[in-house]
Amino acid sequence: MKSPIVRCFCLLLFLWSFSACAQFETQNDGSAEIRLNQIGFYPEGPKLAIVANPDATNFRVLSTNGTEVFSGELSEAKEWPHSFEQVKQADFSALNTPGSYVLSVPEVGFSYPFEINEKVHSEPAKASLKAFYFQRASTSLPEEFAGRWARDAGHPDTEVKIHNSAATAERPAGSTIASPGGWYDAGDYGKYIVNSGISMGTLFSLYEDYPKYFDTLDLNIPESRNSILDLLDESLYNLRWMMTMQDEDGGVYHKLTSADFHGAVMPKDATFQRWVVQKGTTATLDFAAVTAQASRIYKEFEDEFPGLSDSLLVMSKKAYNWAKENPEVRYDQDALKEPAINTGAYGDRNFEDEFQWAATELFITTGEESYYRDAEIENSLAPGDKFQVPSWPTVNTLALYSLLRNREKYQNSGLVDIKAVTQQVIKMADELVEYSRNSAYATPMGISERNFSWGSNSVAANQGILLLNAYAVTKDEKYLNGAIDNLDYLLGRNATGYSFLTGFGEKSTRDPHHRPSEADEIDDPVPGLLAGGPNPGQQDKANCDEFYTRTHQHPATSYIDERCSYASNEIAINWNAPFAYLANAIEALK
Ligand code: 9MR
Repeated sequence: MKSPIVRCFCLLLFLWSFSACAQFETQNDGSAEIRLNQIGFYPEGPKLAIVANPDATNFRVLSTNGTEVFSGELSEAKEWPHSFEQVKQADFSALNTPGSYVLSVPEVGFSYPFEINEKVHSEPAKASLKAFYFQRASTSLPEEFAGRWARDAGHPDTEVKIHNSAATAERPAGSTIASPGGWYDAGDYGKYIVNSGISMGTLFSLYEDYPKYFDTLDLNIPESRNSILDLLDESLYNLRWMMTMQDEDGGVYHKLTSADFHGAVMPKDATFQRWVVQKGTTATLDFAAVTAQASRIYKEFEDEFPGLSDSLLVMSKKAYNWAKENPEVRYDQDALKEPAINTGAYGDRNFEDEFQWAATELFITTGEESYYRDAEIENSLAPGDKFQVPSWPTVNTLALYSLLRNREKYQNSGLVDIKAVTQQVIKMADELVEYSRNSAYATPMGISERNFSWGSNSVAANQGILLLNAYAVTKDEKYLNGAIDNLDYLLGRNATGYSFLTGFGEKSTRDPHHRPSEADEIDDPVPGLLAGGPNPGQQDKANCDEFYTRTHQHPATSYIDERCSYASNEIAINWNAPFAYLANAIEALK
């Protein structure tokens, strides 16, 4: 479907040049060889498009009335090893007049339309947070809040069975607990503590880093009219569910799930028995970290939620103590029988990073130094270097972010070596910026071939968060611009040419592996969801063999916008959360 702006462009361009318009038409609303952020750019900020045609030499930017407002030469061609393409860059950063535009490259075609504007990402940023509302379990989504995507309630989760792997004398196998609410993890209907951990930590950090920005952010959710910020209301919906997942001894169930994945039906029709399964160290420590951070956040809202903050802290300490007594309980899905559990495993063998994150959050919330000593952060800093861009199984860098956020408090504490923590984050950020400077796509994404794995788009988003943390402490624009480069990557400046956020961009993800979007009989997918992105693992090949063609064979092009593609086109809360951080933080800063 053509947008009005594309029609308008075409009409004007028709008058201006018949052949140009014919080309515009045949290019199907945007040359596949021109890749740019399809939403747009800030007036004072970098503006880059990639032209995947080494024969092209120059480019022009046209406004809606067809007039040329900018022209320039393309850069030298460079190869991007992840897509095996020779590409050139079109840099139009100097164009800073707000408006609607299209980029034109002779012999190649026209780009998708884009805007130059203050607040240019405000709508996708907001939608990526609203997406969590659409993931709510155990509740209906009325039209007032969900629009076209209104749906009935499913998964009441009031009678969830204790799996034998989680049985205790007090809660024997087959007995039931109530564990309602929370967010569906992804395109499936499971609710998984480990993945909730990093997702909640990321959203809470977004709030703690940019609290003022949320004063006016209205997500139009059922709680929007209460006195709590919408981001904190939405997060509380999942937090309250997490709180039900702690056993009386402090340990936390790894997940709440059916034994097998349900087919593509709406929540109300997905009626398999639900179970809570084995307690484990990773889940328990992620829970401890999130509840510790939440405790200090909701402390500010004691009047609205009396006792909540204290309860969270009690639960956090209890979880942490359980983990200290059970420091290496690995979630072993293969060992689970009667029933066997076949849904997403989120298994993790290394617990040190979760210990560091939980201990640090408990230290920051309570001020008790023993937690910080437990965390042994300094022992892991460069040159030993045990920190990475965060992902669901690797979370200790989240502890560095929380320390940096509180750096003034710890500067002269004699306990935290805040200088070394800062240097660690800057070192990691410098590596990203350095790679990006020489990269054909001018983005940190791709610094390692391993960036292209299951959920690769969350790697791009988490790299962006790391850069924003470096920006927060240095105020050096190169870090902010690097973060914007990765936002550009996610919204279209990538080797697939897709904007990976549903509902945003002329060529954006339309058929995500997401059960409600598949079963709801509404053409458009639920908006604001980030697709997993290119994944050369193609673990879904047997499912979607007919769709993977020669053009999907490189790491950065291994993406198909098909429902069958759970390995490249699913959505997940731990991918949406860093996108939401990146887009909203950039909006807050701009
Ligand atoms: O994001 C997870 C990825 O890192 C793993 O490689 C993959 C296979 O175990 O699982 C991904 O998570 C999925 C989870 O297991 C089940 N719900 C959907 C998640 C996103 O695809």
